[in-house]
Amino acid sequence: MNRRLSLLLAGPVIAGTTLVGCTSNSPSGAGNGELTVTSTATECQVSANSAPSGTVVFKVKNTGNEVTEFYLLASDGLRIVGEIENITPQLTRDLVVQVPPGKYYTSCKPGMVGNGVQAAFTVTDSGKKLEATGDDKALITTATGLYASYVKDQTDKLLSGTESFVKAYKAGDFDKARALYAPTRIYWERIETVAESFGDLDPSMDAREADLEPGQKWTGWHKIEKDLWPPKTGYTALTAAERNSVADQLLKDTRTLHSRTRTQTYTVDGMGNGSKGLLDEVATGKVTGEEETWSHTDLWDFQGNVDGAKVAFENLRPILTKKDPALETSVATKFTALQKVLDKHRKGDGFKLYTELSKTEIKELSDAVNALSEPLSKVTAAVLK
Ligand SMILES: [Cu+2]
Repeated sequence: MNRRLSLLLAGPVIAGTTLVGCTSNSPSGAGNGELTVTSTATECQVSANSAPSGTVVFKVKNTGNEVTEFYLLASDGLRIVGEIENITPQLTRDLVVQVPPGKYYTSCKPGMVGNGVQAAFTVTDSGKKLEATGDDKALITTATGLYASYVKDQTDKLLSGTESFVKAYKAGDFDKARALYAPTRIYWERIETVAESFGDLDPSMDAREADLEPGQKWTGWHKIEKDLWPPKTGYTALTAAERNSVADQLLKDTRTLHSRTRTQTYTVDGMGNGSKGLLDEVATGKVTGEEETWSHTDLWDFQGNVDGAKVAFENLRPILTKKDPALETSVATKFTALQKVLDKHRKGDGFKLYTELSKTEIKELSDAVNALSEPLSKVTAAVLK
């Protein structure tokens, strides 16, 4: 789970009235589809509150003194159209998205806390077709089709894995449940950005205790994780009724995710940004050992996020080869290098526990993630060229 999201969603659902004064009153909008966003300690200054449909670039600069992030949300205020995380102070990062005409929200999250600073954003009809033509069109259709199949397959495996996991846990077979925990979650982690794009499911299925908002009910994987790997003191095991309730909810949410992915379609920019998003998940949660506080099975999640990022990249690769072969080579090389570092920590069918890693090993993993992050962040813009 991504902490920012749980915070984003925990607050009141963004209504049209939540217009925090952060959008400039630029009368004309961004004619060329390029906007600047200045995320200060308290504000989210977007250079225009509208842009023409097509490729829109938000150049997000963090002038505050804490890490920030930027979201473009759909009109329901829940679905994420595009996001960019982990923007450290003084850094500028680009979010490139292809957007059809409609109503949206922009949102910055200085310090990654609270509900963020939101404003309405309009995409006007430029008359431009968003769909590519000719050769590109065939490549795009293949790429997005392959990715849809991948997500469906992973969700199938997640659902059957979760069924077995929930069954063991409800029956009180904790050894079996512990054994199934990390290998099942890897399917979730591979498609985590897709699950997050649905908005409501991720907080319910994957919230971490440390990131709960006041009043937020804790459900999902990590609640069960804590019950399976309880702290030595100060923890009361869940009752059978409580176990049943949290397990049933997790299974129900997984079924909802499964059914939504049956018909879900993808775009190349969504895949490019999703690939980068999965790597950001590694950087902010897994390499820090924050995701699996009790089981310490973070490296399974790490591998899952990397797998998902890699598949999206591989599916986009024929397009990238055509548009930016140097970038294609750079990303591929860095994926290989990262996998090599991760492979050092394999143990049995899985991985070492996070607590078994030395500081030097963690640093090495983190450096490999950062090295990949840089070229990977350019993939979306390159495939949309
Ligand atoms: Cu997570």
